Amino acid sequence: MNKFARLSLFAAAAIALTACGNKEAAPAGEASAAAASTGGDTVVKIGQVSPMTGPIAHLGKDNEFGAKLAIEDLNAEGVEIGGKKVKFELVSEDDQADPKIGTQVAQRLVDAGVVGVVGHLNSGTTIPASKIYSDAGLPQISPSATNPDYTKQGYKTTFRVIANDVQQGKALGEFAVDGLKAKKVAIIDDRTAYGQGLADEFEKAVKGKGSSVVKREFTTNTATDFNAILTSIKASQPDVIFYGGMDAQAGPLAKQMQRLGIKAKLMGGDGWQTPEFVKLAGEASEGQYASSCGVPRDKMPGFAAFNDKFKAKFNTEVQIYAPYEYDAVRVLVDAMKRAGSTDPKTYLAEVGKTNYTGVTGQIAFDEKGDIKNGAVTVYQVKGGKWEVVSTVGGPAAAAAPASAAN
Ligand code: ABU
Repeated sequence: MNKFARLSLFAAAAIALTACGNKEAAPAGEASAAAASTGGDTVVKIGQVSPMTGPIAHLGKDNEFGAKLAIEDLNAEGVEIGGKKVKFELVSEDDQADPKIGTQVAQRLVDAGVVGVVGHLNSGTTIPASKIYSDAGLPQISPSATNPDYTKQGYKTTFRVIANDVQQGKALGEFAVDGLKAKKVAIIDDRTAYGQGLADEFEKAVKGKGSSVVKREFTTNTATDFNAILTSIKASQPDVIFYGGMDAQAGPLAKQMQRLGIKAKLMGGDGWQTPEFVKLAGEASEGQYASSCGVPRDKMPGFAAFNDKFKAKFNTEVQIYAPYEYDAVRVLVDAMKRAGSTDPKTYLAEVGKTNYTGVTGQIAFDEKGDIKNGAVTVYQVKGGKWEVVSTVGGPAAAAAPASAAN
């Protein structure tokens, strides 16, 4: 066989292979054309990023499980976009909660041809990675990053499906002063974008209410020994100690407070309002307070069914963000359906126009990409379980007349 005949045979085989069965979606910008040109289901890749190794791997896996469930449900339902059958594929990356690795894996997802990204988990990784997705024109929905700066950068591609830390810090600060009658508070943060940012908002709210911050200390998101910080805080006799950080540190922190005989209540945000905190802190978790950036689970329209499926499939309990991650995937696909295209250039505009009822509730975005009517719920550990204390904001508050909302 001469060179020309061999080349013709190779070209014919390549055409035959691409004409049958599933076809990988083309990179961003060519996705619609790819879908239109093939007879089989088009494979559309969605990226998910979270820390799946390291101290908060349990939270990263929780996010990944939420995305897996959404992809599985969508494929079982059978989705058509622009008249073509689509099969979704999840491309999962581990950012180790490290901002540098976060940008590396973000680029890897862009190169892999994903048409949208759900993640990252941490604000510290979500914010730097968002430039990479923005440059590539890829919609990014974080199910968990709460630092307000994420959506303040002017990118058209950044969205989040939970309330942010301006709302969360204010709700927690006001609860400390009005609810717990705290006159003196001490604050510790883990120096991450999330921990420090939330602690700053909490401090603002506490001072705004006339109470004082008697100590401000910091640690890291890998620390396990807080004895020196706590000993210095103990001397200032605060009513409340606020910790801005994640459950991997809040658990041992609560234990060490108990060992040092500190009677102040421990308070914090969504980073440690988890079953893992209760497990790590043991009996020292009892009576402590933390918030989530959403409505309570019994007020979420789809949580009960989601929870049953999640437990049956993964044989573990939901930590915190899995239902938000599930919704984030479905919001991307809902926008693709309305646009009739999996091409991010075409469907990005539809993400901003979302009006979707998910597992966690009603999802619509403001002009920056923040969820409208975000709620913050404060919980307390009672009998080894998180119990709802109060909720601020949310759809009910938005619907209530001004007089009733106060
Ligand atoms: N929202 C708490 C955990 C994730 C983050 O914002 O860093």
